[in-house]
Amino acid sequence: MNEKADFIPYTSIQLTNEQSLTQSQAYYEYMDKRRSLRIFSDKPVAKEIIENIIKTASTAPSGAHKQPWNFCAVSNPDLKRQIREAAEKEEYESYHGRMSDEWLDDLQAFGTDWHKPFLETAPWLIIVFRKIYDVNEQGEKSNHYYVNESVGLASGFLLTAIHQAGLVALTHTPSPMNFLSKLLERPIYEKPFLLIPVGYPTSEATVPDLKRKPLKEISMFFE
Ligand code: IYR
Repeated sequence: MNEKADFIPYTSIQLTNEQSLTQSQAYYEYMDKRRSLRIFSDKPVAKEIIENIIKTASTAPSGAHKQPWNFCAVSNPDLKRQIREAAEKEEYESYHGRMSDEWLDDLQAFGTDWHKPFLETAPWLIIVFRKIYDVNEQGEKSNHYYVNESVGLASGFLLTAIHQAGLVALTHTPSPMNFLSKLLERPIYEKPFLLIPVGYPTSEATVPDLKRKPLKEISMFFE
């Protein structure tokens, strides 16, 4: 039986209504500048920055506070090359038969194809694994709950931390992703969730001119 946690006072961040309004507006404008990038510079990023970003991701809430995630950060050039080769192999198959015509049509706007040079150019690849259960040092299994929700939340926190550090990322999902389990020697209870190159854009990097849905299309208020 686990014991009840000690409860400690919560020290909230005290803001006036006015500060709250100003800060929420400023944060929205800041986050609205985040974009997925596919063209990366090879400019290095210090390991300490990646460590801080991962620590921020791990502040996300999770089912029964199990923190069912593992973030593998790869800067090793040889490993990045192997990941690129394996990803491109899968992506080639996806673009040549596995993806439906509608799907390929939906991707036209982004100009994507099976080539993934950013997997070698970006200084870091962060591979997010979801842990469907855990095994302690004695080999005892423990359950995890709401794993997809928890790891999705942590990945969102990761992306905001990357943006806040002045870096860019791509939420890449080569499919299937089991080659990542093999290359990173992960146990069977860890499943690849996202492959996220992180770094700086090149000075000539462009992004598609996309519009976000307005508030009235993405929300409903019941007052
Ligand atoms: N995984 C492929 C295809 C792809 C799928 C979706 I949905 C995207 O939003 C973008 C790409 C690729 O990375 O090219």
